[in-house]
Amino acid sequence: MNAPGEDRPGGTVEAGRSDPGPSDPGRTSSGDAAHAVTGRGRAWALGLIALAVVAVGAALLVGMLGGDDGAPPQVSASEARAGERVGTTVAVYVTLRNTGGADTLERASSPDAARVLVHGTDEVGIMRTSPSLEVPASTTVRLEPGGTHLMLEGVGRSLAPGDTVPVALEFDRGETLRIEAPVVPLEDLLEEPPG
Ligand SMILES: [Cu+2]
Repeated sequence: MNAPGEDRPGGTVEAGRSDPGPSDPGRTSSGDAAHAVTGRGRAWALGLIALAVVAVGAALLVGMLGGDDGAPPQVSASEARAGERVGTTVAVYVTLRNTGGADTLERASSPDAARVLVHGTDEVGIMRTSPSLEVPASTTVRLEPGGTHLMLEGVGRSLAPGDTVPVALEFDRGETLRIEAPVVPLEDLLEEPPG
């Protein structure tokens, strides 16, 4: 008991001695700290430069791979079809083939609907409105049942198989595409669309 008791004060004293020890070269230690900070600063700067180089390289690569060098978009529509009316909504599906530069479907409208929205469908089947639909350069975007579709809301006209629904697709860069989507029964919708 005594021995550890002595040891403890001894230890405290040693700690007390060691305190002024570092405080003496405290200037040098603070100088070291300053060096450490500048060292970290350099590391940060180097890291940022490296990130910038990587980002520029990636941007260049994406630009080359995407082929989106300002080429005019060439979007055509095929396989247009509409589901039967559910309440006052009608889903429209279409395949958008872009053989040119990137474009974005910004707006859609139909004389049969109060408004036309771009809907995505998540894995649980919940539909969510998207403000627009990107149609990247040299790609085909398929709007299909269970996936992205055009949602016509406020459809007043009763639509049956055999009817067609006109929809205008307004793109950011390209021309407005006008499609005529034939109304098809649900069971036919889920099959492969006709070419
Ligand atoms: Cu929908």
